[in-house]
Amino acid sequence: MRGRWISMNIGLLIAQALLIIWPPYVANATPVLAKRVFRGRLHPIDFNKSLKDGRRILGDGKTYEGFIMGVTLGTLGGYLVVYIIGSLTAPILKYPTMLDSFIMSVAALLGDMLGAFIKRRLGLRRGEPAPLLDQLDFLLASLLSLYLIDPSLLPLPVAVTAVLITPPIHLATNAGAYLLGLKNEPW
Ligand code: CTP
Ligand code: MG
Ligand code: K
Repeated sequence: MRGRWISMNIGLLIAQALLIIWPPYVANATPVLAKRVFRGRLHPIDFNKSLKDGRRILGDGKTYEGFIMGVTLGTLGGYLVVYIIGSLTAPILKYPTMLDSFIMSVAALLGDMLGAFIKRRLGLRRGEPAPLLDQLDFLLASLLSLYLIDPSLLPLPVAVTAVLITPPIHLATNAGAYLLGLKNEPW
């Protein structure tokens, strides 16, 4: 089993990694749409509260509406694509179930909140870049959640590939969201 994974060629490894992390990618990329959908009626998860350091717990970039949007689209939209591609490529590639997709989506957004919490403690304002933290917080949290519920979907080479391909993909999608006017910063 182990040997089979390690001998997979790099293309298959990337395809396998993408198939597994697609739901949390969608969950992480879609909360930005909440701004459009809810038109300014957004509720910050931290209820506008600050800590003793005078900085917001999480900041205005983490809202309930964005969270719900990300979990819903990550679970359904993420899973739909995974299911279609996964069933076409089975049994070569493995793919997450809808429950896996839901859990990874929730974990992705919790990881994103942890990232924001750390950024605020470091004194970074909402939207200020924190290289690697911005790109990996959601991913590491969702990989951990998948590892806890179904480690057979996450052999080490797939996990490592997922981590390596995420920063460039994340930067490209954020630049795209910026060009579409959805984000204020291109990162
Ligand atoms: N978003 C949201 N709710 C979430 C996560 C994201 O509403 N739980 C929306 C916010 O409008 C946020 C945008 O998605 O500004 C982009 O997300 P992200 O880049 O993670 O947030 P930042 O604005 O960069 O804030 P931070 O510095 O806290 O990461
Ligand atoms: Mg950001
Ligand atoms: K983030």
